[in-house]
Amino acid sequence: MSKATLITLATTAMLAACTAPAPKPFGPVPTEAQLAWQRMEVNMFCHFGPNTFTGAEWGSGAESETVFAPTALDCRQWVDVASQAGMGGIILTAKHHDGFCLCPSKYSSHTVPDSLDILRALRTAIDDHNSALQPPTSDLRPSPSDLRPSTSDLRPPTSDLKMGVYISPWDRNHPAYGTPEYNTVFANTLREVHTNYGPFFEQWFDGACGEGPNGKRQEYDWSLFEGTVTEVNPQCVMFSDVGPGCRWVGNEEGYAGETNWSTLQVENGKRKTENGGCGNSPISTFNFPLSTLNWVPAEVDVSIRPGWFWHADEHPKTVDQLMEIYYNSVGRNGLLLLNVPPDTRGRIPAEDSAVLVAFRQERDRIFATDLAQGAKAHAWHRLGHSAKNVLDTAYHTYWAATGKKAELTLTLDSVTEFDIIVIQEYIPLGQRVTSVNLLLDPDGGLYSYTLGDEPLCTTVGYKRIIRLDHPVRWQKLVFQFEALAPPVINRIALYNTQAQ
Ligand code: FUL
Repeated sequence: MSKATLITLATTAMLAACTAPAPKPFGPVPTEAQLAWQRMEVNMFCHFGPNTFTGAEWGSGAESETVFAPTALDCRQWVDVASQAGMGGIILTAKHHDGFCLCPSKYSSHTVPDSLDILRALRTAIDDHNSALQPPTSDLRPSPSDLRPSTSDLRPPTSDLKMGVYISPWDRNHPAYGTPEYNTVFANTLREVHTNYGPFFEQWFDGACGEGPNGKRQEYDWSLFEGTVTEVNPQCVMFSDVGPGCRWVGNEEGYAGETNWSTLQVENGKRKTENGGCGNSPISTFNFPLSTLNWVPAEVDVSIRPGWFWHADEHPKTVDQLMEIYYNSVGRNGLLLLNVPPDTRGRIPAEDSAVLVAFRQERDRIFATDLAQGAKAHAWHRLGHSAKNVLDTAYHTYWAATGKKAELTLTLDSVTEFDIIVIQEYIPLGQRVTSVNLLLDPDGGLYSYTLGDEPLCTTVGYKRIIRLDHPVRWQKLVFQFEALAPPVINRIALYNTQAQ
C-alpha cells in the first residue's frame, strides 16, 4: 500500500474518532510496511551455518557442505523462544558470506541437502505457531491474547510471528562472484528464496563486501536486487547500510544516537556508489533532519553473545545489559534486532532462552502500569485533536499542536513517583520534534524546578524512553516541545522502575 493510502487511512480513522481533519504530513513518512515494521519493536536474528560448526565468524567458502550437521534441529524451539521473549519476527541467515545456503538452490551447489532445508523448517514452525493463534471459532477457544504471555500496554499487540531473511550479497564461494554474471545469480537467488519461503517482512542486505574465490570484488547492481525483491514481495522492508526500507544504525553494540532521525539523507535518494555500492554511507549523513527525501528508520543489530555465530566458549549478555540495549535502541527511535544464535544441535541454548524470558519479564514489570492514566491533559494550542489523546492507548489518536513550539500539561490525580517518561510521535504524519523540555510544577509550588538546562531529549520519533537520574515525586508536568513543524504526539506515559 502506498504512503498516500496509509495517510488516507490514518485520516479516515481520525475523522471517525473526532471529526477534525488530520494535519498535513510533514516531510517523508513511513509506508504501511515500514510502520508495521517499526511497531514490532524487538525482533530476533539467527546466525546459523557452517560457522556454527567450525568456530569461524566469516567462513572462507571452502568448507565442505557436510560440516553443517545439526544433531537435534528444532526450529519450533526457536519460535517458542522468540514468542516467549516478546519478539515480533525472526530473521535467519539464509546465506552468509561463505555462500552456503540454508535451502537447496538452483543457483548454487554449496547448500544444505533437500532433507535438511532449514528455511522450510523455520517457515513451517512459524506458520504452525501462527495458526495456533487464529481467532477462536467458538467461545470456548482462547483468544490470541490469552495464548500469549501478558504484555504491557506500551507494546503493540502482535498476534503472530513474522519471518525475514538475511541473504548476503558477498559470496566467498560462488565462482561467478566478481563478474557481472554474479548479479544475475544473486537476483535469481533472491527471487527463488522469496518465492519459495516468503512472504518476508524484512530482507537483510549486510554491508560487508569483500573479495570472492577468484580474488575479485563485486560491483553490486542494487537496483536489480531491490527491484527483484519488490517484484516478488512489495511489502518487504529492505535493510542495508542506507536503506531503502531501514538502515544500519552505525555500530553493532546495540545503541542508536541520542538524536536519531528516521529521515536519512542519501544522495538525492540514491545509494552511494563508491566502493562498488557497498559499505555504509558516511556517518555525517545519519541523523540529519533536513532531508525531505527518504524515510529510512534505524535498525539496531546486536548479538546476545560476543559473536554472531554460536561458539562453545561464549555466553549471553545479562538481563541488565539487554535492558540497557533496549533503552538505547527501542527507547531512541530504533528497532532492536537481537541476534540469538542456535548451537550445533540446532537449538537455542537454555542459558540464552532463560535470559531472553527474564528480559521480557523485566520489560513487562517496568512497563506494566502507566502512572499517567487518569491524569488530566491540557494544551492551549491544538488543531482539533485534543491533548487527552496522548493518554489513550489507541495508536491512531493524537494531540496535534498548532505551532512549532507547543506546551502540554499533565495533571496527575495525586503526587506520583516516577523515573521513566515515554513519548511517542505519531510518525504516519512524519517526524517533527527536535527537543522536549519538562517543567515540574511551574506554578511556584514547593517542588518547582526544571530538570536542568539540557532538554529532556532531542528527537522523539516512533518512541522515546527517557530515564530520569533518580525517581521524582510530582503531580503537575509541563512538556515543552520544539519541532520542525507543529508536533503531533500520540502517547505520553510515566513509569516507576522500582514498582513491584
Ligand atoms: C555484518 C557481517 O559481516 C557479520 O558477520 C554479521 O552477519 C553482521 C550482522 O553483519 O555485516
